[in-house]
Amino acid sequence: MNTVVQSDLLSGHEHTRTGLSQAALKQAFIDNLFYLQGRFPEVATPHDFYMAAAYTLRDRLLDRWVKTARSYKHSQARTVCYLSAEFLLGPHLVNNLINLGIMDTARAAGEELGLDLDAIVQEEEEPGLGNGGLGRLAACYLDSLATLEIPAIGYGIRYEFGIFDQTIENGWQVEHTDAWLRNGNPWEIYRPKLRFPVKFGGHTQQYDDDGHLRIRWIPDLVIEGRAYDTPILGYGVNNANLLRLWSAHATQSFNFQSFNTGDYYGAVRAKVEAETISKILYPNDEPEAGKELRLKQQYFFVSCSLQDMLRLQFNTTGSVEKFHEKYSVQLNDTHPAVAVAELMRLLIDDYKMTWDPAWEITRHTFGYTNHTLLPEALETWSVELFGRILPRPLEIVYEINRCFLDEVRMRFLGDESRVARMSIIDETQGRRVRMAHLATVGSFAVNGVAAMHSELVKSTILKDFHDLWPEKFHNVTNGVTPRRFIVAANPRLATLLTERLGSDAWVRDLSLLRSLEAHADDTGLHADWQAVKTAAKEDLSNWLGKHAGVTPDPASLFDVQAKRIHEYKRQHLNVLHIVTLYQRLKANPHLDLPPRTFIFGGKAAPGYFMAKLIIKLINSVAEVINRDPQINGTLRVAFMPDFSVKNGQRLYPAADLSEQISLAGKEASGTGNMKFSMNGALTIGTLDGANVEIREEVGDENFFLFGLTAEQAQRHQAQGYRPWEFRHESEELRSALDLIDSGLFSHGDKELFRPLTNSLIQYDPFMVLADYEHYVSRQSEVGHAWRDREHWNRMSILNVARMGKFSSDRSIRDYCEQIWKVQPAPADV
Ligand code: GPW
Repeated sequence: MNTVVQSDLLSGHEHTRTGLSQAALKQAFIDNLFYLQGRFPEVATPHDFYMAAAYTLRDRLLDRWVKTARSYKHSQARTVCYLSAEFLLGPHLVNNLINLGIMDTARAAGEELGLDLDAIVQEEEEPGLGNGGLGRLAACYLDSLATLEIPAIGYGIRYEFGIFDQTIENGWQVEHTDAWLRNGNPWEIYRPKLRFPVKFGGHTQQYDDDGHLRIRWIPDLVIEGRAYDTPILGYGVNNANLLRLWSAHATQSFNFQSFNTGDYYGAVRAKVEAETISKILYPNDEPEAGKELRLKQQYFFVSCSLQDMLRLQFNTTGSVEKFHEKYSVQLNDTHPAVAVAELMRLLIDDYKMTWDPAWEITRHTFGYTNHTLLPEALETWSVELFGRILPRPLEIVYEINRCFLDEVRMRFLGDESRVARMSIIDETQGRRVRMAHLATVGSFAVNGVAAMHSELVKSTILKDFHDLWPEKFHNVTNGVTPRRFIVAANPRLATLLTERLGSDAWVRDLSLLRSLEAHADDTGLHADWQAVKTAAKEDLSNWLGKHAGVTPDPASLFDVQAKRIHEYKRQHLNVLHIVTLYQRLKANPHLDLPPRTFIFGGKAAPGYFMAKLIIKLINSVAEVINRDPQINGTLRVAFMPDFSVKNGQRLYPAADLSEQISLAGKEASGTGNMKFSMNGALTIGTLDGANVEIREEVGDENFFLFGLTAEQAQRHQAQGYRPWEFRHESEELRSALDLIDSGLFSHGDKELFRPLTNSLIQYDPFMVLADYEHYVSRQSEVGHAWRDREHWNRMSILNVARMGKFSSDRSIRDYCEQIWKVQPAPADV
């Protein structure tokens, strides 16, 4: 008997004891269907079955969670709190089945009832509480924290409406509200006792507190945060951690006041205003500055979270003096950076501490992760707005800044220009609070998200801070969880890997995939490998046929770019390549090109005109090329609508080629690059973000590199970049741009895409034209490589074999060792 089967039998025995046996699951499922949904199997809808399955799993998660909480309490473990405005979790059911290790048992239980588990899994509407990379990273990190048995809490906002649903109408993106809570959320538990007041507006006044001069904040609005908890289970362990999301409500007292004065309408208005705070996720990948509601959201969830931690610390130890020994609080970009001021405020105003000890605690509590260098994405708030909404935190920001700038003056005598550059308050363009400076000053550690990005953080946006505190700066390269992005997304690949490696231990230790290297030339493996890939391509093709109106040939090369639509990510460079191939084929119908399907997926921020125009361009080019009989299927273009975690799971396994083509120096890390590569896609990419490290790991010969380096791009820009010269010099580039301007793709409308082509020719901020030629020539090499399928499969196998580094388990270990200094605390059963 092989070890896999043996371990299955062993865990089956275990399952009888913990209510996870097939019989127990089946009975629990029927009970839940009856008692919670009020349904018999005969009349139940697919959604009823999903809800019953979800409740069946939730009960089992709760059991682990209670035991975990008890273990953490006993071990007095240090706890990581991950503060993030976004958590892009993806569907829970499939992940919990995997992490509980009961996929096969549940499937068998379902079969006994005549139910198809996969169909039930598909019923789940995912919680889209994030925009893209940053939110999904937070979700991967929660999975890894639980899997590594690290005591951790994720803190965020329970948005009533998450990221919009996208449809494509007439080639344009159309946004639809995401009413994900419409049918209830079986994974969350409302905690009616956990509620905290959060103040807004008003003014401050001094008062005498038994001889101590203190400040009182008299707000003109108090909102209540209410906690909703979702258990987050580790893989193959007993630990279950907690994601605590805050929902905003009007306070009782506020309503009573209005009622007492007979202002019924006023009371209702106040309630609506309060609840607006957690109503909707801002749909921008990189933040849109200056929105009052956004600042309120940030302060709201940060204040609730810190009050929650302080309460726990005070209740268990009778004081908050050792807060920083108990908690390590990570700021996921600057969205929660107001936490630095808020912790000071709570310690001083509520816990009556004096400034210096409060600052000692604060600056030993926070770590700050930077996720972007793009100047337009660095958050600042006008002092006017900040002070109007948060008058007391602003006073504290000023005081933090005053002390900090004294320190700078002491270190760099007479260097007032440095003082101005480093100040938390930017005085150069109206007075603005620089959140990255606040986060850096208030944290003991600052990190970037890929090696190259972390270097650029030190040498560019935070250079002055690196001069002052070099030891504060770290790198933690991003990672993604193999549970979601291999086991759940690509079960066929997972089964093949387990078979080949003789065990499923790779799911917890991705570096074990390295042993596949020895089989890279094994023809048996090649056949299985290609069969797995083809099956995934067939699935995707069928799905696209139903949802995108294109049914690509699974034998063609699937060339995929899936990510938020953004000029710096350069989806339009990809389009220029497609148009170029189209022109080559039109000019020479006998040109021998391997059939390729170009697949795009991604949402554009609703207010980002150029990104929406890029979506329209992709769909317009698709419409013409897909229908051109002369092309005869050699080229196909498909736009996958509504790219999400769920749809990503359909895409990653089916990709042959992964497009990671941002201008070097612009993509902090990227994580899609890792998800594709883990599923056997080869990468065509620039030396940007984590691409650099992916290429290092898989080997230059297994990666299609092109484009300017960050340094070259920087130098070009400094010397005055003239994109029109590239247009002049390249015949093919000129004719591709001209073809778009000719109206061929827009039913004769020559103006439609002009904003895009003009911007490229005149400004081209992301140097699309400079990189075009090298990109197109590398793409030809991709085409050649694809013809030698054996060699291609070998490269694909080596990509997967060498992905160990990009498991989020490795990232979390790095955070634990370098930054958080926390140890595992296994939960007892
Ligand atoms: F602007 N990222 C994101 F830095 O998805 F805050 N949303 C954001 O708001 C920001 C960054 C912010 C992404 C980065 O663009 C991507 O390169 C990175 O892989 C990802 O965050 C996770 O680190």
